[in-house]
Amino acid sequence: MIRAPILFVALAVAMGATACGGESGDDGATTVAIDHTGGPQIVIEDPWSRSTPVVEGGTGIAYMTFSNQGDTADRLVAVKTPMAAAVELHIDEVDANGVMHMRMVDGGVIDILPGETVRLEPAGLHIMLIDLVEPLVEGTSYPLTLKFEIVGEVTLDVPVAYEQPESGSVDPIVVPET
Ligand SMILES: [Cu+2]
Repeated sequence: MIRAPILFVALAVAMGATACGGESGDDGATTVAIDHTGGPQIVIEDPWSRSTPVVEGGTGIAYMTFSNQGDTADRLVAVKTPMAAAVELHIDEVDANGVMHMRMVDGGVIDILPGETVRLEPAGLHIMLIDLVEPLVEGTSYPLTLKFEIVGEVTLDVPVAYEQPESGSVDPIVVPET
């Protein structure tokens, strides 16, 4: 709820700039009819992919962290990139024999509840890039478009590295922006 006053100010300025919408009361204060509190706000941090062998049609994996600083749940429903023919949301799980398997997440979506942080990391949740158009080369980056049910689409630049980059080496992305 801390961001509510900031949103209010931003809105008032925007409406003033278009010279409409805002209504001045007797005390001169601008009132805004729209309530922008209550939605989700997704913060995306530390995206990266491990570099892949130079083979045709291989697979790649993208990791990152999502947190929801808003008041409402949202969910990651789809991912796409020009780098791969298909993208799936996967989770690694250890079976009764101690063998690691990966499978698609239940429902094909990743829920991000208010106040919750969801980490996509090795041996856990991940974004699977299937049938790569070209290998993921260390030191490069590629565009990845995430589609959330409520806050919509956002495209980020995913760095490719051999080891997981230090946290915070990429600026966080906030959707919607405040
Ligand atoms: Cu996978």
